[in-house]
Amino acid sequence: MKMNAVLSWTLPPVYPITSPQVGLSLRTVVEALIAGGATMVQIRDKQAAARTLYEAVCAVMELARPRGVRVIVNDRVDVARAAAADGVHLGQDDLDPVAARAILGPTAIIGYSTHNVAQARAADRLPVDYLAIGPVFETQTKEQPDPVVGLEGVRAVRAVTTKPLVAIGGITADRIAPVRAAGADAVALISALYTGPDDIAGRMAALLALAR
Ligand code: TZP
Ligand code: MG
Repeated sequence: MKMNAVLSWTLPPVYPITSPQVGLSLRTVVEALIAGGATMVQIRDKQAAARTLYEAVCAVMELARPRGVRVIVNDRVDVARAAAADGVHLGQDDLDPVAARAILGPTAIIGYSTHNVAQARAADRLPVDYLAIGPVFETQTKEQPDPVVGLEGVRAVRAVTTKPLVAIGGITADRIAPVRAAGADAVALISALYTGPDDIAGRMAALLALAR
């Protein structure tokens, strides 16, 4: 079996990422995202202790699994494995994707962040299921972001990989169409989803409608 053979999985056009800054419980946020049509959710909390994150991901799995929603853990291969999550999203400084694949096995979904063409070219040969490119636009969400790549960066990365490609960073409703026209298969979003505590489900549904 190919080492990156995920069974019957396709990248959804809108890929929501959770943020502890929202001020709502993770359960409330994930329930709303699922109600709005999310089929894959990334749990991202850079500050959480391993145990806290593990417990949170386990709780999310109880919500997501019966509804067929995939749960991806940011950074933490150990937590993803322990909580039997669907996969992990790795950055350039996280555990090497080859090592992550060895730990998580052939059916895990592994995503990998890239920030330029050289990284994307190298990543194309790795056992990962999708690449992210970003930040496409300026973002307030990520601490110490890499330089903005713009739509030109998305186009350039699209040209060097056949893997599913997620654009991330500063993506708002009106930027979905141009980002996808530049070659991204999907957009990953944080702040566009959480403009206020109310109606996260409505925003998720509206963004999904724009991306379909
Ligand atoms: N990686 C590159 S930009 C970014 C991450 C995690 C943050 C995206 O958040 P937002 O609020 O959608 O710009
Ligand atoms: Mg990371």
